[in-house]
Amino acid sequence: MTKDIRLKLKDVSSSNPGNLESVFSFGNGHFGVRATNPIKSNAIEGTLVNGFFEYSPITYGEAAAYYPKRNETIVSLPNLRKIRVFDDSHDEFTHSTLVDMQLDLSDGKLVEEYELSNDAHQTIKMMVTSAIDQKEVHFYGIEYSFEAGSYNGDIYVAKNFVLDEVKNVTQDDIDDPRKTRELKSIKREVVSRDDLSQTIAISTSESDQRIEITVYGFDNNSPLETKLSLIDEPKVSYGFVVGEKNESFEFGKEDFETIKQNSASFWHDTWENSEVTISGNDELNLALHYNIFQLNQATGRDGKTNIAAKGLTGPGYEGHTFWDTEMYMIPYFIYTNPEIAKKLLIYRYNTLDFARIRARELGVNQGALFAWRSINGEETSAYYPASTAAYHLDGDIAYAIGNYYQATHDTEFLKKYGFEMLLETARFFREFGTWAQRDGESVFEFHTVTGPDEYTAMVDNNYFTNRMAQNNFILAYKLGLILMEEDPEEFNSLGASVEELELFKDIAERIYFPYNFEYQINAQDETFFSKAIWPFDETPKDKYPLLLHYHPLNIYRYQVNKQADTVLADLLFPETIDDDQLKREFDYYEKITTHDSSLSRSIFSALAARMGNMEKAYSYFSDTVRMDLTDLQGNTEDGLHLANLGGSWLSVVQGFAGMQVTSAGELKLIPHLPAEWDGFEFRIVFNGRLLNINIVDGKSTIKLVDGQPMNIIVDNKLYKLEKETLEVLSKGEQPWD
Ligand code: IFM
Repeated sequence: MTKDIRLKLKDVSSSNPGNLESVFSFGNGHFGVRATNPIKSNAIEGTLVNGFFEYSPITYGEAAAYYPKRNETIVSLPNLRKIRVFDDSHDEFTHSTLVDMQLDLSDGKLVEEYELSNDAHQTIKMMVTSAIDQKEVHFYGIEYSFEAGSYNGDIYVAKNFVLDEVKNVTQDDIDDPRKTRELKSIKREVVSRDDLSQTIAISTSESDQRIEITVYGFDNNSPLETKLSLIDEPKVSYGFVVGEKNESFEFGKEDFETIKQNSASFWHDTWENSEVTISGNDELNLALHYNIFQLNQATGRDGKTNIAAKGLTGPGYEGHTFWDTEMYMIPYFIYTNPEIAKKLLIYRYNTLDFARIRARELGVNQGALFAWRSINGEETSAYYPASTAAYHLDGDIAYAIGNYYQATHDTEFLKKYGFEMLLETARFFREFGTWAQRDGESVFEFHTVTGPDEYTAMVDNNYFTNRMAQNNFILAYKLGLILMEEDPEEFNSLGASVEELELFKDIAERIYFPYNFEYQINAQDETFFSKAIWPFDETPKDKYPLLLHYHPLNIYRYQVNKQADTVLADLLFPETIDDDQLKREFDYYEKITTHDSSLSRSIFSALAARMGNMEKAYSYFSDTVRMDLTDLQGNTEDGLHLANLGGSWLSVVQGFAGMQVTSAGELKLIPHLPAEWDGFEFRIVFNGRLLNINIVDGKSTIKLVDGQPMNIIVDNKLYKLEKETLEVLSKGEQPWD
């Protein structure tokens, strides 16, 4: 990052505290800390550890065979930021007003200022500086310093865990499936305590997990309870270690300076490979940096954990991982930090056994079906029409594996993890699908499925699902041939054969795609156009999102989209559609899309940019990139919308820069600059090279920062990119008519 970028919101004192807690939260892939007010508790408190969850039974009014039997819910852990402050008569400063909050995105430091007061209206100032360790990912540090206000006597501080204060607004309070669930089987206990440290343990009885958290004074000047004079540098600072067993950490060594340095050096390295800058609009530039910052903070880096829909910023969606990871977030990592992308795919690999079992439970005798929503890989959704039926997830994972391989040529990954997943997902689709006759030809179809759009369920031949399955078959075929060549033993050990690969290829060529001849566009599914269009004119604004106001069956019988569906397939497979049809398709589906899902706008933005419709691209982008900063979806307090954070990067790189990898494996750019910007610049890694791409009006400049020369296609012309900078003059914006 060339200069410091800080997130500082206007009017923090009057902002919804729940939103601020999410927006300014910290995370390092292992655990997250919401930016709660240290003095008074707000809407949702707590600390979240990636992968730390509890089971609870799912109670069905009417159950059926193989419905999932248990929920998985991420556990909200006690607040690390809480501090109690007293005056010299032991009256507590219980009132606190947030004055300022600034998050430095270049080094990951959060600085806050509060005015505290007691019941006698005496005030003091409290400054809080905190950072989470990005290297030793079990550590977090916080420093409180005080200044006299109308009160200038001695103060007493107490830094103890409050074990019974975890609060969440849950699904039981409100009919909102996006919230979390109340957990009654969590045990919280104090393990040890002395003047300088306190250790607590939180354990789950059903999932049998245990986390210990220790708070310790960084130096002898910071006992857990101490007296401070407001005149001589009144400051206390504490470290926290959050892990399965604290004894294994040498937490005494991890002082605040080390934590801050580890954070700063992580961010320095991260921005080095993934810098993306918008010139000419500081607000959107900051929002984009913020989104990338939060995406990195949320991501599990160990192959055992993943990215929850809300990351580690809040307990919404119970901490579950969805298709969001593969379709919206992994692309950023594939092209900036492929090692992390690999770890996220390995997480899926580690859940393959659950996926095999799930496939059998659904009566599919071969292959694997990954869980639609889960923490450990076990399907936990109680509402199958909008979950298990979204079989496209298998194809989404395959798509991500294909992209990862294309961008890295990591054959070791293919051998150990990638091909097995491709094979198992392709086998699933093969066994799940069915041959049918249409116009005298044999075609391969998929019945009773739900596509990405959750306002349409259990349909035949969802276009998106069929495309993803087709791509899955092609990848299994192509990468299977590579593996057979590279490591025949591994290939054979999976029971694969050339005949099986040939069958995948044959099926891929004969998959049926529904088409609407009247509008000349791809049909979302077989019966989509026989339904009436949702009565948008009669739907008041306060009835959105529809899911909170209408029974699903009411929604399902209309043409109405929650989110991008067919058009997402158009974005992912640009070679399958021509410009005229793309425009017709975009126009049709846009009119019936509510964007009630946060996963929608970024796709419409990216596609509009590809089409050269810059007005729309820009408008969707400005909503997308600021979604959580403006609380566009109205539920940022439950946690940030992680898929959309990744989506905003996609909008820039795959939308405005038009980056794609061709089927021949070449990197291609078709840049479109919004009129509102002077230019934009980003970095990507691709097959061992680091590229810096700068787009200004009429010119793209591509620099090979590191790595061997390569070919690149810009505006449909092939160039050789050598060590020096390549400058390409653009042929101008395409007219939008
Ligand atoms: O995975 C998404 C889904 O597409 C729309 N509802 C929310 C889920 C979690 O983000």
